[in-house]
Amino acid sequence: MKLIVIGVGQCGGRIADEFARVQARAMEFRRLEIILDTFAVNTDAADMASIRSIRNDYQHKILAGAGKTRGHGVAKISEMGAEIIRDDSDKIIDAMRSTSSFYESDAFLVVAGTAGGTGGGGTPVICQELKKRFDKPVYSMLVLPFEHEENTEERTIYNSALCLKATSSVADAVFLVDNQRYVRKDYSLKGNISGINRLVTEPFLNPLSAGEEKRKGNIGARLLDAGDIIQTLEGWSAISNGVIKIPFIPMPWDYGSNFRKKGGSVQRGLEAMDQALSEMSIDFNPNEAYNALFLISAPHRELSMELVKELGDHLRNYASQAIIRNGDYPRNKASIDITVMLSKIASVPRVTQIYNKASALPEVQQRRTADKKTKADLTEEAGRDVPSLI
Ligand SMILES: Nc1nc2c(ncn2[C@@H]2O[C@H](COP(=O)(O)OP(=O)(O)OP(=O)(O)O)[C@@H](O)[C@H]2O)c(=O)[nH]1
Ligand SMILES: [Mg+2]
Repeated sequence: MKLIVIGVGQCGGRIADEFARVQARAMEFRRLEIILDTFAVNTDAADMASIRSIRNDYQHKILAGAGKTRGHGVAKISEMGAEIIRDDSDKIIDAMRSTSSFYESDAFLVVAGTAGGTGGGGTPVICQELKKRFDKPVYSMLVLPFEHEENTEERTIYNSALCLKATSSVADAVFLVDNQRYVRKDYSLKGNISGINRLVTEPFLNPLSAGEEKRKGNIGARLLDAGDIIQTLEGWSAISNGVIKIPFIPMPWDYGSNFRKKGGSVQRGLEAMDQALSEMSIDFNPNEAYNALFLISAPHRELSMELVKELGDHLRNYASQAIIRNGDYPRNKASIDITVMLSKIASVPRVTQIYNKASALPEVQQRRTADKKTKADLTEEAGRDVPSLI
């Protein structure tokens, strides 16, 4: 499957940059084109300076609203982000369209942090414009804020709610990434944003590659292609992978009867799938996921009908309601890598929480303004007897 990736705002731009590196690896080690082109769109010129792998020209690093913001961003005002991107949408799409591979893709992926003004406001607009102009699926990857940002930055929840609601109403599917979840799992990721970006882009490598392979030895018995992925993706979605090394020194159960030999690879496959399931990019109730897909990437000798069946059963136990698709991708590496996508997820508690908090905001803000006013009045009252200079 071939994607065009568009990052909006700083977070989106950095993740799109990481996707450009995923493509570089696909080319270097597999001679495959899976991400045909990557773009960064921003209202802030400085935000784009740290982008290293996206091509350094105005058609790939696209500055929007320069006349309005003079390249200094929209300071978290997502209504302004949306307006600027809408006003400049012809310019943005024309810049992308002028690159050679724009038309060859199977789908678009628009990435951003929901809390940002440019990314949060601009992403739904770009998704809508792409949907309007091209007959291809438009997917989005939205990064939800760290918990501490909710307390320090008033706009965090409000921008996130607006972005989630608008993007989900226009995009075909939305991959959710909860920044806080990564910190909870591995504290070393606190402040290590590029570590999170690597973790969220990595799972795309194998599912995008599997259907593009030309080498006979790398083509699966059940090939996973763009059609399977497009059929799976709908609504709120999550993706993850798990990797288990295959021992160079065989374990005792790798000897003996064929059944026992396969037992070792089934065990490793289940372990890799458990790892993937426990490291999903967002928390949700798996019984509310209605589409699922898994891809086994492993050496030929590890792949068997039994492994596919056991993994299918395992995923069925996890996501009891889901239609499950699967594929295998023979790879000459000493590891078994299971990618899992869950989609059409009906209930995501973190999104509900953001919507609820945002709905309560006008009330909280009114109370805060009233509080501020009373406090200001009290101070004034205390200074009543101090003589005035002017
Ligand atoms: N995972 C991840 N999150 C990021 C990254 N950069 C920023 N964020 C998160 O994205 C949100 C802020 O969005 P930004 O992308 O900085 O904002 P922007 O879209 O540039 O918008 P403005 O600066 O307001 O114009 C916060 O919740 C950050 O925690 C990143 O590289 N990776
Ligand atoms: Mg910014």
